[in-house]
Formats: sequence, C-alpha cells, structure tokens
Amino acid sequence: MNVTRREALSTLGVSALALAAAGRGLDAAAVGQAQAPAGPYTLAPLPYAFDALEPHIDALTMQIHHGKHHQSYVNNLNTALAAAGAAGKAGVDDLLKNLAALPESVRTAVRNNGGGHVNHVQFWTLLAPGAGGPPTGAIADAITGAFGSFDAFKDQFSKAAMGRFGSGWAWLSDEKGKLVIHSTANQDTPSMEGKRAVFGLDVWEHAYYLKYQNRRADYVGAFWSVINWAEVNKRLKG
Ligand code: MN3
Repeated sequence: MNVTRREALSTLGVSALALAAAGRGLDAAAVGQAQAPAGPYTLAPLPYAFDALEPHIDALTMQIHHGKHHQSYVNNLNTALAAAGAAGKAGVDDLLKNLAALPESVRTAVRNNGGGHVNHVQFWTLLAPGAGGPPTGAIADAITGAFGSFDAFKDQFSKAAMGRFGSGWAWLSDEKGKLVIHSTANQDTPSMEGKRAVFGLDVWEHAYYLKYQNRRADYVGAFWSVINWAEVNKRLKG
C-alpha cells in the first residue's frame, strides 16, 4: 500500500518533502497544500506587463506561464533542496552541473525544477514589447557568419523547435566558440551538455496552447516578433 502510494506520488511529481512526509505517515494531501520554503530561490516579476507581448504571446498565457508554471519550478526546487539539507544558495547552473553531489532522492527534482527555473529566467528577459525584426549588432554578423543569413538561421532554428518531440526547448548556444542550433528535452539546459546558452525558446505546450493550440509553428514564427536582440547581444558577449 505504502509502496503503491509512493509510486503514485512520484508519478505525479510530488516533491521529495511530501514523499518523506508520506513515509512518516502524514497526510500527503495536507502536506501538498503546505507552503514551499520561501527560498533560497525566488521568482522575479516579469520586466513588462502580462499583456505587453500581445498579440504575439497572449496575456493569459504569460500570467499562467510565469505565475503558475515558473512559480512551481521555484517552489519545487526549494522544497527538494530543503529535503536534501542542501538549501545553500548555489548558482542553479552549478547545482545542475553537480547533480551527483546531491542525494539521489532529489536529483531528478533538482534537474527538472532547477532547469525549469534557469530556462525561464532567460526566457522572460529574452522577450520584450516592441522588439523583434531582423537582428542588430554583433549577433547579426555572428548569425550570418555561422548560418549564411538570418532567413537560413530562422529556418534551422524553427526545424529544431518543431523537431523537439513533446516538451523541451530550442536553443542557440555557444559550443567551444562556435554557434550551434540544438534542442533539449523537458527542462534540460545547454550547460548540462557543455554548451553556453545564447537564447532559448520554450516549446512546451504550456507556452503556447491557449492561443495557438496545436499550431507550434505559428508560435515559433511569432517568437521573431518579440525577441529582444539587444539582450541577445549582451549574452553573446558572455
Ligand atoms: Mn515554460
């Protein structure tokens, strides 16, 4: 009975703390309603209004994506670290690179929720109202140099975004000094593959389903109307 319950909770992604509590015979439902630790990680407010990216990304999607999905990654990360007695504030990338240093019981939770946190932080600040259009500055030359033209780049990036089956991210990353287009599954990060992210597009259905339903290609197309090239140029410098 207890094993079955643990397996069911695990399938639902219930936190390690809740699992530990369930193992002690507490009511898991009550524990699930308990507040996650307030830190060490916190969710920063969006740097623009929820409706600022309309009509390309709708206000309700932004509200739920930031306030519910991203908040859950932060809460679950804090809960997992507290359960592991590892709540010191390491950089998230350091945590992800050193998963093996964490107790095995929380590694998956830290991988998924730590990755979710760092990926979304880069995503919100990558977007801006009144942005988009062709790249400017150093990234324009870097894209032309690596991919031939902005159109060829967009084509390859869109293929990576469309080709990611299920949930994940499409990326432009720096790999040993070379710009590469690739994708990751779930909330895995480029740094987990030895790459440095320049920017990434969330292609989980939660990022676009309310407005675009099954039309991921339309969402990927709309991304080019809200990408903030000034921010990309900052990241390109590393
Ligand atoms: Mn997301």
